Amino acid sequence: MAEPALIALLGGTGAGRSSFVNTIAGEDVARVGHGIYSETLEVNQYECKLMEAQVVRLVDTPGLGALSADNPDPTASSTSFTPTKILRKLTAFVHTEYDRTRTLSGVVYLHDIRKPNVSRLGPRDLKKLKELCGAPEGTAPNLIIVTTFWDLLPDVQAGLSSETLLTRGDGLIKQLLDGGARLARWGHYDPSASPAGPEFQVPHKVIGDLLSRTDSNDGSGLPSSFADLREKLKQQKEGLKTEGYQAAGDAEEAKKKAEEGLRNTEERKENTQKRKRRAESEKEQMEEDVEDAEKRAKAKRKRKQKRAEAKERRERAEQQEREERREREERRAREERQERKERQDRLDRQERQERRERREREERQWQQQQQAEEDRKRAKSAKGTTSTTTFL
Ligand SMILES: Nc1nc2c(ncn2[C@@H]2O[C@H](COP(=O)(O)OP(=O)(O)OP(=O)(O)O)[C@@H](O)[C@H]2O)c(=O)[nH]1
Ligand SMILES: [Mg+2]
Repeated sequence: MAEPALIALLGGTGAGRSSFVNTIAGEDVARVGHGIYSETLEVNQYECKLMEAQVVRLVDTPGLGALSADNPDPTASSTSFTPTKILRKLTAFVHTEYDRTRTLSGVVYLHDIRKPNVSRLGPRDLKKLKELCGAPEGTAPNLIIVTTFWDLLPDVQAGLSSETLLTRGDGLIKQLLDGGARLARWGHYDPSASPAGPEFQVPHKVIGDLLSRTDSNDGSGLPSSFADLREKLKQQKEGLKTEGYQAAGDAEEAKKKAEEGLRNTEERKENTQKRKRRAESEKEQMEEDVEDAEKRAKAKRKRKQKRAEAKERRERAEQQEREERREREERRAREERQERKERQDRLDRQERQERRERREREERQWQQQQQAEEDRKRAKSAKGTTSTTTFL
């Protein structure tokens, strides 16, 4: 016989995962929370019968961001359940309870409609979730988001406004919807008061819907209304009661109980071993995550170093350019000074030359004047001598 389908329930603290399981099981198999602290702190699976004798295993998980009552410090992120921690726990559970090839048939993400949705999955968490769901590359995991606590809202309209905010915001819900998830609504309604509309789905229908995406089950035969669900659960309980009475009358009861005790002891032993294996698998995953983180940190350091080197090269080049520019400017200034000096020297020489020439010209003129004067005097005296001779 084929193994029952495996469906994981994820969501924030107190979103209603355990109640969801109990509703499908028809009895309180999972402990539900009553305070602000998370009731579910470990991954547990519950085998439940869907209506048409179909069996599913629901895997209940601790709440995202959950803190235990023993460790109530909301600032201590190491003690709260981040999406990475939840997925690590879930993966360890599936790997040890089954094997590494086992995948989930689907995931139900529950969210209290009255709360904002702030957490997001990082790329690695998203990858892990897809792997866990066996979603091939490029496809979305089989996922339904169920918003809960609609029954505690003043009216449906208030829920619709919150739903709009959640589906348009940038939290996990928007992220999952973008990845192909579908939306459903749920609340602990009195059967007669459940709002109409296909979005309001009882848990059986939600699971049937998920399964219809993974196998030939089209979800028919599943109760679509609370009244239908209550009737079928009643029938189921009646059947179990009758069986119980018959068994009580059996003379083999005592023997069976002894055998059961033995089985329980063995089961407990097996459970302890399973827990140990799970813890080892979680440790293994954590080591892989640490190794990955170290690789990423190393790559980041390398990138940072490269950037620093490039910056240093750039600064050196700029410094060199500045120095070259300064040298060029100094040389130009020197050359200009030199040119000015040479021009000045030339002007000085020219001026001196002109002065000398002027002086020489003036000297020559003066000599010529002197000469002319002398000539005049000589001519005068020669003329005087001649007239004296004539007189005598
Ligand atoms: N009125 C109402 N109560 C709900 C609904 N869903 C859950 N509850 C109640 O909310 C409380 C917490 O529900 P749980 O099912 O324990 O929630 P959980 O997600 O398993 O929470 P933890 O495991 O503690 O993180 C319980 O008292 C539930 O009865 C809902 O849709 N409407
Ligand atoms: Mg719970």
